[in-house]
Formats: sequence, C-alpha cells, structure tokens
Amino acid sequence: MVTSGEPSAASERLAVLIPCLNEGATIGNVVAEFRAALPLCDVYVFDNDSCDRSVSQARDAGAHVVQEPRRGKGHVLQSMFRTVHADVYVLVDGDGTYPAAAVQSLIEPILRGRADMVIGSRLHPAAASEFDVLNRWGNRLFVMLSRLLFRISLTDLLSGYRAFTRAVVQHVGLTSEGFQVDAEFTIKTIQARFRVIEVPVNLRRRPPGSHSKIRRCRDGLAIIRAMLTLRRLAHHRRDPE
Ligand SMILES: Nc1nc2c(ncn2[C@@H]2O[C@H](COP(=O)(O)OP(=O)(O)O)[C@@H](O)[C@H]2O)c(=O)[nH]1
Ligand SMILES: [Mg+2]
Repeated sequence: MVTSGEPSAASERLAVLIPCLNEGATIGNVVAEFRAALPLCDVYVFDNDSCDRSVSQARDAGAHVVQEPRRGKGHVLQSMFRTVHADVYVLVDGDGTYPAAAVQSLIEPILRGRADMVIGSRLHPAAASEFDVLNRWGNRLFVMLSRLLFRISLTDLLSGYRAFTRAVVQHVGLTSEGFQVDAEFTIKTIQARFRVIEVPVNLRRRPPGSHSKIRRCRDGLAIIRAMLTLRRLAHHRRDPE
C-alpha cells in the first residue's frame, strides 16, 4: 500500500511499464536507464509483434517482455493494468524521448502520499521540450479543450510519462484502443477525484531512424471524439433522464 510518510521505494513494489512497437533503436537503452534509476523496479515491455530487434533488445537489457495480440496503445495499457501487480507504476514510452533521470521527481510525491498520479508535463512552464511546432500546438489545443469541457487545469493532457498508484489502476477502467487512451486516462483519473499533479519533464527528439506511431489527423480526431464521449457520459451521470 502507498501511504503517507517518508519516501520508501524499498518497501513498495515498483513497476515500469513500456508500450513498444518497433522501438529497436532505443528500447534497450530505455530499459537499462530505468533499471539503473530504480534498481528495485521490474520493467515490463508490452510489445505488439514488433518486426525489428525490440524484443531481443528489451530482454537483453533485463525487461520482462509481454506480447499483446491487439494493436494500439490503448489495448496495451488495458493489458498492462490487468496483468502487472505493483504498488507504484511508472508508464513511459520506449522511444527514449522521456528522461529516466526525472523518474524520482515523478514517484516521490506518490511515495510521500501527496499525489495519486504525477504527470511528467512536457509543456510545463519550467520544461524545455524539443517539440516540433505542430505537436506543440496540437498538445496545447487538447489542453485547452480539456479546460473547456472538464475544467481541468493541467499543462499536458497526453504525456506518455507518468507515475500512479495501484488504487488508480484498480479504479480507472480504460476502454480506448489507440492513442486517445492518454486523454482518457488523465480525464477519468481526475473525474474519480484522485489527486493529479504535474512535474516538468524535458522531452527530447527521437533519434534518427526512429519514428513516431502517431498519425496526426486520425489520432487527433480519435482524441477529440473520446473527449466528447467522456463529456457526454459525465453529463448523463449528473442529469440522468
Ligand atoms: N505495444 C504497442 N506499443 C505502441 C503501439 N503504438 C504505439 N506504441 C508505443 O507507445 C509509445 C508512444 O508512441 P509514440 O509513437 O512514441 O507516440 P508519440 O510519443 O506521441 O510520438 C511508444 O513507446 C510506442 O512504441 C501499439 O500499437 N502497440
Ligand atoms: Mg513517444
């Protein structure tokens, strides 16, 4: 159980969860960096039949590799939450864009009992992220939408880097299949009245030869649709007919 008091990573089971689709250029390093930053953690790489060296790289670096048959980051998160048991979870991309060195700043508020979810915000005023222009403005748009639709006052709705408790995993049921899962996860966690805070993280670029799996139009529309559906559901819960 995560309780308040002094940080004590030693008494908590820590799991680092990494969704991975063809991240052979980086996944080995990402696993190694998180094992070095959190020596007592278990690292789980959830793969969807990558056709590069991802699986062997992850295994060689010391990760447990789990195969998920259904494609999509949302399916992968659902499967992570069903199968991995821990007290504190860290979720991070396998593309090496999020700094492992920041992981203590994400888990410490949880170990101290001050937060249930800590989001590594790439758009925090104190962050110096290497965003390309479209991604920066796209993310700002979703932050604005979340403010309008849900009165959420965060600076990064869709970060792939966050830490959270077992209670969050047990209470927040995810249904998204694809990239809209990040929005769903943030919004449902706040709607369930868990304490969500942000810390700055500096996003780096993917290295040459490594490619984002996001398709801006398709995934952007899916995120907007998911937010509108969540808004409608919240409205029905408040004013049932
Ligand atoms: N297992 C699995 N991982 C995925 C899938 N789609 C994306 N990912 C992983 O999810 C993380 C986030 O995707 P990414 O392409 O980095 O999105 P971006 O950070 O928004 O550019 C990366 O580690 C991807 O490898 C998928 O269908 N299956
Ligand atoms: Mg990424």
